[in-house]
Amino acid sequence: NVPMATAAPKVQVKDTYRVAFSQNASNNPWRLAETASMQAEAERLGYQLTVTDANNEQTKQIQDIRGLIAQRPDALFMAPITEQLGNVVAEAADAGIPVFLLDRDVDTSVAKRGEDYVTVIVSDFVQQGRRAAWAMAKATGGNATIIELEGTTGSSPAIDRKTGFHEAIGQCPGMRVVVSQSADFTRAEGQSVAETLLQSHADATAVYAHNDEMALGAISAIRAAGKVPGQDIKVVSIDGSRDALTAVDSGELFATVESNPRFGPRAFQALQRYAQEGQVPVQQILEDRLFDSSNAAEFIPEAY
Ligand code: GYE
Repeated sequence: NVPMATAAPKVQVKDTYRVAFSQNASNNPWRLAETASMQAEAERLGYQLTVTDANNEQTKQIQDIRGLIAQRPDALFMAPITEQLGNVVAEAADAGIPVFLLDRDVDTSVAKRGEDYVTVIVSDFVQQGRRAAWAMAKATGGNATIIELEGTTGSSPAIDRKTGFHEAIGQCPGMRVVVSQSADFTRAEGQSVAETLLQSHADATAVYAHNDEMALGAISAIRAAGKVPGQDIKVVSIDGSRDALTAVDSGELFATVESNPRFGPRAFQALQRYAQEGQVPVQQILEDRLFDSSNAAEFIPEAY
């Protein structure tokens, strides 16, 4: 049972709102889909939305958020780069601005849920990591020498997707992670880090990537190393982007656990509900699907 947020700054009931969204980057299709979802829903509702892009730089995101606080929006939506942005979340609350966290969380010992921020809307990243491990067990028959490509260091999805995966493979004696390195959730780094790690760990038989973009980079690196992705090396990731579903359909990617970027409707519903009822649950967990060879093709048309 999730407690209710009651102590955060309130939102008045109004016909229209002036809101802001601090996006952390625009360097992958997932981010673009999330921003587009926020913009589409704001437009549908007739709300005025300002979006900033932190370019995946923490100092830039802190500046962006301070700039948005100064504009005194009715609500501030934020996708924090790392968990360390709790202080600036608290700054917004101190300025009387209700904060809604989207897609990533912050350190709750610095910023209190339901007080410094109204709510956090996220996937269950630990569970995503476990599900990726189960898919990997299925792909490899439970025998795998795994390279792990981690997401942005200090981000809540990178932390939790690692935890869940390691917890699950801890129960599979034939599966072990031989090396883990961050590739910052990007395709280019996924490719270059995988190139290096495939050389230093020539016995690797699998890649677990914390998101699709890094997996797609790894698939290019596997090919460049003269190996066949999906056969010599099994790859599993998380998100469910169009390119990843296409790679699942062609057999290069074994599976991708969904992490849905379309936050717009839920974000604005949370705002409206909070305005009307004065409280909402302090956390909302999204339901994620699993995309594998059985269903990937079917979801390509609606993917981002
Ligand atoms: O998996 C990744 C993005 O925070 C859940 O961040 C999000 C993750 C998503 O850059 O592709």
